[in-house]
Amino acid sequence: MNYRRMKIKEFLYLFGVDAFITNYRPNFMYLSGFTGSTGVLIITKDKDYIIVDGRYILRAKNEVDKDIEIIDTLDKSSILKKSADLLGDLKVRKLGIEQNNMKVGDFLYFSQSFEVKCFNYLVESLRAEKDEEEIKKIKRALEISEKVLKEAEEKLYNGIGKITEIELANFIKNRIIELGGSGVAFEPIVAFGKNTAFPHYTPSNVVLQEGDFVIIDMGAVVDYYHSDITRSFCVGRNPEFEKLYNIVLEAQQAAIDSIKYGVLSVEPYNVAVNIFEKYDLKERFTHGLGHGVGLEIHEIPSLSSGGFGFLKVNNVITVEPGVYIPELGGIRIEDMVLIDNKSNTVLTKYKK
Ligand SMILES: [Mn+2]
Repeated sequence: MNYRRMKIKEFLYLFGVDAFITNYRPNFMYLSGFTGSTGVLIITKDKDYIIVDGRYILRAKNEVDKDIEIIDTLDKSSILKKSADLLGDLKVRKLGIEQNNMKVGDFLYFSQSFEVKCFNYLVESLRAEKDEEEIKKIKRALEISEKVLKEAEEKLYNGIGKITEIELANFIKNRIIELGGSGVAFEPIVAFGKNTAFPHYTPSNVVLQEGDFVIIDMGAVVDYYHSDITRSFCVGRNPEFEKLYNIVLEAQQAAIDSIKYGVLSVEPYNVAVNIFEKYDLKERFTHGLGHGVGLEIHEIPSLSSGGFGFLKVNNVITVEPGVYIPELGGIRIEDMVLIDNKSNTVLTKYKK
């Protein structure tokens, strides 16, 4: 029996629910092995089922755990009906759905025929605690990211007056694929000069200038697992850069030092805020401290003011404090951290 689905079945017993349904790709992938874009996974106390359309029947046969019955439909549009029919045949009365994932239309459809019990972040809370294989994939994705970032950094020093943000972003995307990544974890953020003051910037045709602040935030995907790294650079001399850089680094180190299992996920965020407060920069730290990373680039736990719950062993999270000063620039430093049964290991090796 698949351990992950066993956990879901326990929740079915605990909440008196007959079946759990997910059509959210990262979650059915995690629970069944099926990597196709569309599918419906149904978990009951006994048997489990996956409903896929004609495009994916062979793929499902290759990938899906052998104890899951594959049910096919000819076309995508009949997947929901086929799922509801199956649930009816199985005499399901109470159906567990994913409040945080299911589309309103799907919800309305299922709630016509079944009593619905909403679960919130149920599969995500399992996904937050990575196993050995998952950690290996994340490490491989991070290794590729770090190699590409190194090359991108070198291009900066030869690119003054020449290279644009978009050119560097495209270079990053291409190199990730060339080095064995299956894709980018997200569109790379490459910002030069004052543009670094926008935390989530979109690259433009701006050309790199001597003395510019630079932010590169990027990640690769390997076997569906993501990585995430940010470094800030300065090409040439800029005394303001060094001063701010060291403050962000201090905030990051203090936050990392506070990370261990059993700590509230908001705690490392508060530690970073306190450091920025010391330098009167609290208002300039305008985003969360970090997030879980895995089958998605942003997962729970959220290390932010809105984060809930506790940090746990085998969480893989980012720690990415930043300060942003309009008309001057911004600095962000982001590492990936694995929580272990003592404290944590910083997975990112890139120099800071
Ligand atoms: Mn990040």
